[in-house]
Amino acid sequence: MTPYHQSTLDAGVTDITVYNKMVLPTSYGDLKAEYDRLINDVAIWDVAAERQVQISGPDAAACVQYLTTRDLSKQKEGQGYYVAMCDHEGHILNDPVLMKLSGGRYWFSIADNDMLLWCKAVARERGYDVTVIEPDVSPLAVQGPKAGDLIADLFGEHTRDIKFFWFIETELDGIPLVLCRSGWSKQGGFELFLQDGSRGDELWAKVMAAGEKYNIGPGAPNHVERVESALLSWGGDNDRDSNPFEVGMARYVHTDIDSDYVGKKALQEILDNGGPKRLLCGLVVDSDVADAWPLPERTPVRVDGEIVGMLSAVVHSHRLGKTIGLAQINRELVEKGDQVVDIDRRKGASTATITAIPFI
Ligand code: THG
Repeated sequence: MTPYHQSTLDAGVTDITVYNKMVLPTSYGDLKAEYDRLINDVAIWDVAAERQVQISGPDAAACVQYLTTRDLSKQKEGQGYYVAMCDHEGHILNDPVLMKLSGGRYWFSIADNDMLLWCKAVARERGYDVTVIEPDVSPLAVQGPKAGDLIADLFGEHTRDIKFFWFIETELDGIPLVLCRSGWSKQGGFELFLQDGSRGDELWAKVMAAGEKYNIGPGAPNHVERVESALLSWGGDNDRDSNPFEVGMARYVHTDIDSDYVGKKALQEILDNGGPKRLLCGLVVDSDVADAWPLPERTPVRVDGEIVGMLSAVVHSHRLGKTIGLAQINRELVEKGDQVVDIDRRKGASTATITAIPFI
């Protein structure tokens, strides 16, 4: 359960999934209306399943750098960074948002994997003087073009100056929270990191009341919008053996920094040996019925019968009027551009064209 569970039931949640071993609502029964609300107005999402791993203590900065492939030397207090965490072979274990809080604390806001265990083990084995815990923190996302107005009404005009991925530690009528300009959509918005799990329904009610004039409604991380925007779904778009270069995260891998980190040597070797073998890319699919696709299982992508990659998501984009997908495909094909490939379907095959991402 999440602190917003009762509110999501009252709002008529119809579909859920399990993410990070927690409930994650996925629909309130009308996916098209939920999509339109995200694109045109504002939506409220229970994303408490985006759990936090908190690292604090004298060695917190060193420990967090050791767990991350991105150069953190310029990260400021109050700033979030999108980062990759890898294992010793350079396989990506997670793609969290890393927040640098006051008092030398850090939060990894994690995707669907047991990073608390990993962080605890690495920290202890390396002898860092840190405390690694899961804090009482539950994100609530407010996403869409009117989210900024809603948040300004609730928290004040100064919130309009918060830059992307920056945050403030604040409160709402005594409810402690961290307000961050972030969220798993490209429609703009905030995440409210509630710091008192007993007050979720209260927070939900306050946001709903303030959002009424902006046509707010309940929603969930939107699969169509995230494919259009090419936001990575860790565990969906990658294999267990994918490295960050292969999932579009090359710009968050810094092998030239002085600090060591888990996977650094392996990632350098990948670069020294010519770089990644596969790349995440888009597919424009020559078939109109996304529902007919056998997903969420990954679907082979072929050329002349040979498997050249895996399709991990396919949706109908209302805005583009096309069926589009995300796939990890052999690099030489992606770099040639505009290559036509075949995709297996339950009934027969369909062709598709490799394209750049994001789509929108
Ligand atoms: N917010 C928070 N926690 C999260 C997510 C989130 N944990 C799980 C999951 N989402 C982690 N994965 C992502 C993936 C993409 C982004 C954030 C978290 C994202 N990416 C932008 C992009 O790719 O364009 C911005 C990246 C950048 O700074 O360059 O926002 O959504 N709390």
